[in-house]
Amino acid sequence: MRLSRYFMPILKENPKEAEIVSHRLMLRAGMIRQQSQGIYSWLPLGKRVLDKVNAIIRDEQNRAGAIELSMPTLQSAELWQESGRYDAYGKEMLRIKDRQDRPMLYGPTNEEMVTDIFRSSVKSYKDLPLNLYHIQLKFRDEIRPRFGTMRSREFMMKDAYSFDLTREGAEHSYNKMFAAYLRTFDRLGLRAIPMRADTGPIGGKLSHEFIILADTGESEVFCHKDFVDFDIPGEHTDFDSVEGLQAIFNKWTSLYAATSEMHDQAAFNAVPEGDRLSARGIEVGHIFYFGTKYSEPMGAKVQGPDGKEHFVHMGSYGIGPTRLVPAIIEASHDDNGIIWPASVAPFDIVVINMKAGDQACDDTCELIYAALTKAGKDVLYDDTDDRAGTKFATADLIGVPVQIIAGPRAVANGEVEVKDRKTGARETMTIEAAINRFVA
Ligand code: 5CA
Repeated sequence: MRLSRYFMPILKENPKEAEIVSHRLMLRAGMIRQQSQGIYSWLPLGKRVLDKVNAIIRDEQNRAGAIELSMPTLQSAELWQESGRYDAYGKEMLRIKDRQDRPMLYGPTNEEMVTDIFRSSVKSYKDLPLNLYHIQLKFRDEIRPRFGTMRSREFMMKDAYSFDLTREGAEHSYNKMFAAYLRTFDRLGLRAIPMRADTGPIGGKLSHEFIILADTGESEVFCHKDFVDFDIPGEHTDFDSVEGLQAIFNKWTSLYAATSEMHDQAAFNAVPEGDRLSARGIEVGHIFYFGTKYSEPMGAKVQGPDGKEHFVHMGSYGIGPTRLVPAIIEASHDDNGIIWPASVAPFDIVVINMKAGDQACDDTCELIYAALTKAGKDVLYDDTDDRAGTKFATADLIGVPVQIIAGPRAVANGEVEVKDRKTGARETMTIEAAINRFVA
């Protein structure tokens, strides 16, 4: 991508409305724009990061056996009357009427709709277990939308829904998502700790929130500090192994970890004082097992091996991609801007032409840009005629992991500089060496 033809509206000044660093940096880097309170456009740079986050989420959902579909944002009130949540949900639900005066709503979550899809076609235990997910916009008329897309009114959610014949089966489905979440957040460069959590309007008894420790987090959390170094389940985790997944769950729930709603001070006091971590955190995922809470009132049942009909046991599993992007920034930035983990960086490499219009600089940059693009890298080429200082500041601000800098003096020697955004380390090398470093 040539920066001269891209759309990346950088802000020079710090926006006054932004209270936390991720919000400030997302606005300054031209990633998002607020359209009305708590409702955001994702501009091209932000959209790239969001897409990469979603690709990792999707990959791990698929690995764990979940199947992707797509459900609409607008739902009919009738479905929610069946479960009893239409009245229970309160003011967070945006209620609307269509031209025939039929009550509709912008979905805050999809338990009812997915249960309706399930009951319309699944009739036998032989079709279980089943886990259906989508990545879709939601709307919750939050009383205090704030911190940019961290807590917005319209936001994106990956929501998965599992169906099993028995409670034991549902626990295995829960453990699959539990392990998939540990892997997902790790691939996003985050350390998320599962904590016992309150179930709120989704309901049920078993629930974990996945929390990232950050000073700007909205939740107060308490946990054993050893979680910070626990091993993440590997790529070859067998998601069909009931014992294997139970062992992962048992290990990751063996030490104290709870959000303030579930906090038990006496139990926390039993943790040796030096091992206690009481901190603030950001909830990036939340998983629930709620048994037959929706399947019973909505009549979602299958025939079991005993020939009788059974209401299915369900769970739901949410991740917030539009919250994850600022959460990653909270965890990874410096005074100059964002430092993206390579897995979600909007571009892999930025090529900085320090003197656009200078033949040797232009030729060198074009050569590098073409070679790296051909090798499958996402490359941003800063071919604008801005001052070098402005270009460096922009590259640092948008956090691309590698900068290849071509200035007239180095280029005259057949050389460029390669800078690592995270460490700041700079290395001078031949043009060929710079290309070869990133072409596997
Ligand atoms: N149906 C269940 C799971 S599919 C559910 O709705 N769970 S939730 O309410 O906990 O939301 C799931 C995830 O969505 C949260 O962990 C959070 O990451 C994200 N999320 C929730 N509300 C917001 C919001 N207002 N802004 C941004 N992300 C949000």
